[in-house]
Amino acid sequence: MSDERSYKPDWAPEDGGDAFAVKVMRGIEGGHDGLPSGRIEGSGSRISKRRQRLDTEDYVDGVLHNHRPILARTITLIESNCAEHYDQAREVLAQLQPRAGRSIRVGITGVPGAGKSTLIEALGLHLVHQGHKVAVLAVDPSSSVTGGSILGDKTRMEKLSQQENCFIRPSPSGGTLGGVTRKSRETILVCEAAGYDVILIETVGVGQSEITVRSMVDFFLLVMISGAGDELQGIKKGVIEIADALLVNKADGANKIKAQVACAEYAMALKYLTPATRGWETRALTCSAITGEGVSEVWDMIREFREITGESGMFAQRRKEQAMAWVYSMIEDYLRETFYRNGDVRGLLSSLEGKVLDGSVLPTTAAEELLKVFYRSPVK
Ligand SMILES: Nc1nc2c(ncn2[C@@H]2O[C@H](COP(=O)(O)OP(=O)(O)OP(=O)(O)O)[C@@H](O)[C@H]2O)c(=O)[nH]1
Ligand SMILES: [Mg+2]
Repeated sequence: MSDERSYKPDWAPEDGGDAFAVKVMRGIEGGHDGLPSGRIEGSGSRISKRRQRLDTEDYVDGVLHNHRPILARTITLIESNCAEHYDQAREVLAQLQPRAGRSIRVGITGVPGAGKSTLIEALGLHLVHQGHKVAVLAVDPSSSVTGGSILGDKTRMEKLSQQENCFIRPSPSGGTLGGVTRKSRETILVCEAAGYDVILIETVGVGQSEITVRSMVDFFLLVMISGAGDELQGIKKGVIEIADALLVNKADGANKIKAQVACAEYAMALKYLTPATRGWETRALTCSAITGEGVSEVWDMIREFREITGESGMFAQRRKEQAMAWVYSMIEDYLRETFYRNGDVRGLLSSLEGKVLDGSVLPTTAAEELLKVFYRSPVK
C-alpha cells in the first residue's frame, strides 16, 4: 500500500515503521461514533464537516452545545491511553470544569442480574418525561479481564437510548480499576458540562468497585433481590453501610410478597447501622423495574435526599471531600505507575523476586532496596 502511512492511527509512534504492529485497514466509510464520516452537522455549534482531528475549542464548543457525537468523542479522548492525548484532554477538561457540577450523581450497584440496567431504563424514562437530561455511565472493573462491558447489553435500555435527552456511555474497556475510575470521574464532568442534570452510574457489585463509585456520587443505591432463607446472608454488611437506600427489586407477580418481607427485614437491620450520610436515614424500599411500580418513589426519595443534604451542607461538604480524595488517588496512581515503570526498579525486582520466594532475602529488605533504587534512579 503506497499510502499506508496515512492510514496509521494518530497514536502510532512516528518511528514505528513497518514493524509497528498496528495499522488501520480501509473499511466501511463511517465514524466510530456511529455517524457517517465527515458529516458531523453542527447543531448550533461551529463544528463543520471535519472528521479528522478536532482542536480543543471544537471539543469544548461541541460539549457545551451537547453535540452528541462530539460529546462521545470527547469522552473517547479522555479515555485514550495515548500519552499524546493527555495534554489535550486536560486542556478540554480545564475549560469545561467551570460548567460542571450542576447535577445529582447517583451510583447504582447490586449483584449481577439484580436488575440495575432495567431499573436505569425505567428510572431514566421517568426522568426524561419530567424534563430532565439523563446521562448513564458504567464503571466495570471486570472489563479489563473479560473484555466485555456491563452496558454492552444496551438492549436493556433500548427505549431510553432512543430518547433525545438521554446519553448512554458504556464502560471504558481495559485498564486497572484506578484507570477506569479516573476516566469515569472526568466523564461525569464532561456530561455535566453538556447539560445533563442527572448522572446515573451503574456498577456491578464485586467489592472494590462499590467503594470507588461511592467516592464519586452523591447518592448511592443498592439494588437487591429477595432470596430464599436469611435475607442478610451473602450480602456484605460493608456495602449496606455505604448505601443511602436499599432497593428490593423484582417486587412483582409471585415474588411481590417475598420482596416486601425482605424489605421489612432490611429496614429492621438498618436501625442498627450507622447511616452512610450524616442527617439522612438509610431507607429500604421495594420496586419493580419491569412494571414500573415504585420507580417514581425512588426518584422522589433522591430529590428529598438532595433537599435535606443541601440544606444541612452535607451535599457540598461531601463533594469537597470527594474532590480531595480524587487528588490523593491520582497521586497514588501516578506514583505506583512511575515506580513500576522505572527500569532500575524492574531490573532489581526480577532478581529479588526469586530471593524473597526462596527465603534468602526478607520482604522488608527487598522493599527497602527497591525504594532506594527508585529514589536514586535518574529516570523517573
Ligand atoms: N420480574 C422482574 N424481572 C426483572 C426486573 N428487573 C429486571 N428483571 C430481569 O432480570 C434480569 C437481569 O436484569 P438486568 O437489568 O440486566 O440486571 P443487571 O443488574 O443490570 O445485571 P448485570 O448488568 O449483568 O449486573 C433480566 O432478565 C430482567 O428482565 C423486575 O423488576 N422484575
Ligand atoms: Mg446491567
